[in-house]
Amino acid sequence: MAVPEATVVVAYHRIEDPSSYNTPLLHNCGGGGGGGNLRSRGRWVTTTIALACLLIVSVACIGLFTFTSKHGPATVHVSNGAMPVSRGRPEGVSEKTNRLVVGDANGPPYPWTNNMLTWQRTGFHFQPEKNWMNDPNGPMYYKGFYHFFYQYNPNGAVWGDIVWGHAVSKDFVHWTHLPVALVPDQWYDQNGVWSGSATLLPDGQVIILYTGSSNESAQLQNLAYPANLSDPLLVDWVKYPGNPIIGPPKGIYKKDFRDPTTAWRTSEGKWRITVGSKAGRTGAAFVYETEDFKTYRLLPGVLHAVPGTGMWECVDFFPVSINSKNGLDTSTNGKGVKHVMKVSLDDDRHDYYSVGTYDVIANTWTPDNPQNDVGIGIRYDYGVFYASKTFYDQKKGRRILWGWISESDSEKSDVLKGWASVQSIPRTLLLDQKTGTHLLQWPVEEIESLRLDGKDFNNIKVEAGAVIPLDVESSSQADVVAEFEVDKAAVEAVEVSPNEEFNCASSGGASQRGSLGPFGILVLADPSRSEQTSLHFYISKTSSGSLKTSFCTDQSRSSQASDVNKQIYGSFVPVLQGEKLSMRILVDHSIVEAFAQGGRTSITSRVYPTRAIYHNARIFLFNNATDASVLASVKIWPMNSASIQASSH
Ligand code: DQQ
Repeated sequence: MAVPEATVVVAYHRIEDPSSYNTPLLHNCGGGGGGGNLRSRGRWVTTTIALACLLIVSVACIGLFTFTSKHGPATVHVSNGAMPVSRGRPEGVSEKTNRLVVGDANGPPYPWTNNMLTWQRTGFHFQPEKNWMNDPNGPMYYKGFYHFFYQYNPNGAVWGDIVWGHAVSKDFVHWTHLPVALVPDQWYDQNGVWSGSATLLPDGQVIILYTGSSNESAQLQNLAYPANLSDPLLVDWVKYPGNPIIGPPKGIYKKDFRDPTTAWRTSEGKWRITVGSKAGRTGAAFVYETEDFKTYRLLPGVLHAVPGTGMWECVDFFPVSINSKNGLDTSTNGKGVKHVMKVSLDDDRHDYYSVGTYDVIANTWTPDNPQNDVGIGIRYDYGVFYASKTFYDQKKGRRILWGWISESDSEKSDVLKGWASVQSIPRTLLLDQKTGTHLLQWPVEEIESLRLDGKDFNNIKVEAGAVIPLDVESSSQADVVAEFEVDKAAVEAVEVSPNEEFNCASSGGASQRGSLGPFGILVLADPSRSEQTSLHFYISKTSSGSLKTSFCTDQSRSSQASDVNKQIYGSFVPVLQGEKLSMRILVDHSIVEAFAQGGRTSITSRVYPTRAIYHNARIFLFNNATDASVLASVKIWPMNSASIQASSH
């Protein structure tokens, strides 16, 4: 492809006052929560100010009414007492604030100290030096460097003013930050340079396709490419002068069309991409074909659609091998290949995938099992993990998954910290050839280079009801692997519980005792366990006598603070004949990434302890089953910190 000359992207000059992010906004249209909130806070407010406020609210309401009558029901962007300001939704993307904070996010916050907040920053996860980050964008391996781009707000610790941050690494562990790569400097991306993907072409060209939110908040797809292909750092980027290259298809609302994928090549030598959307409540992925990345043809039909799933963000579409342990390049197709589709559901902010078959002629992808269809079946992660993206690492022949891990504390705390969000440890992704339905996610092997001297705890019998401290100092940064064997006689003797529908989220967490669980590990626990975060298994016996295993986390006692999310979550995990129960946990200050059964099920949590920090962050084994002891073997490595350097550019 010959990409035409164009202007090199110039620096982006902000004109807004960044302090405006901290300005409390008056949001509600009349009465309700907003009125109450205003009243309780401001008995001292003078009549004049009250009248002025009323006027502002009325004008806002008229504006909202006009918007509503034009576009149907308006999205909620209110702060009604317990809820923080809504970010993202009014602009036409998924919610970018944590709406699940327990307690009153606008009330008196927990008295966080600098010491506590400083502890929350991670030691070996990817983070910008400061400010807000969200989706991973355009990951690729180029001339000896892993490139990582990300949605970034250079002006504050909340979502807004989105540009593409950029960093490089030789090993996925140590990173160097580079200048931002793409900034909103054109009418078609004035409102933000949103998510997109990179494609490496066989002739050495590098293509980035991204969504621009235009001056009118229309979601338009755009092309960018490196200014200098001989620069391995790819510091300067050029926007194609013919942008935008694709607009929303007929009948699709302008704010429902975004996040182009990496392109794949068909046997005819043409390139295809897919872009997520929705029609009514049906999530859908449109496919475009191109030969030169400048002109595109919308193919008839859709790659796939699922009623009731709402807007599909950050669609990902890639092949996996059914018989080898290698990842596949995105264009690979044919015998021995299945295709995975992943969608990020705008409505619930979870990433769902499904394994299926791609018919390139019919331009359709069909899930192997409709019950596991995208948006209704299996998730990459049962905790906090969103807007993920994979790429093929041609250096090591593997597919790598990145996911955005948002905060689950209050926005006020994020502003105090001066940063928000981390990225998952990149995960190697393979089809689980044993189940055929699941993918196996595993932290890239390079991360093991940070392991310091490990300590083994072998064959420890954990009796029913026991909690056993593991003698390791300070586990704020740790890699933990554990295996559990449940007493077989007890399993056989346990009564079938035909009506027991165990569910991590609603069945009571780590303190709720059942015959065969919960048992597992407590991390980020202080010596007296006034704070603790559990990762545990729970086994239930079904009416057929078979065992069903769940892998869960319980954050309900993770922090003394009231203004953080403390949900309990998890999912069933397939455990096959002859397999021991196993888990791996990466603890890195406020993020805990956990993988069960070799990565068949994973759970990522954000936790914000107030006491279980620094040298008080300990690890325990526990068994809260009533009828069975478990034999546990655990290895714990303290983890070194990664070096994350500022750019010299
Ligand atoms: N984030 C981007 C969008 C995408 C969303 C905006 C997902 O392109 O749909 O920051 O988090």
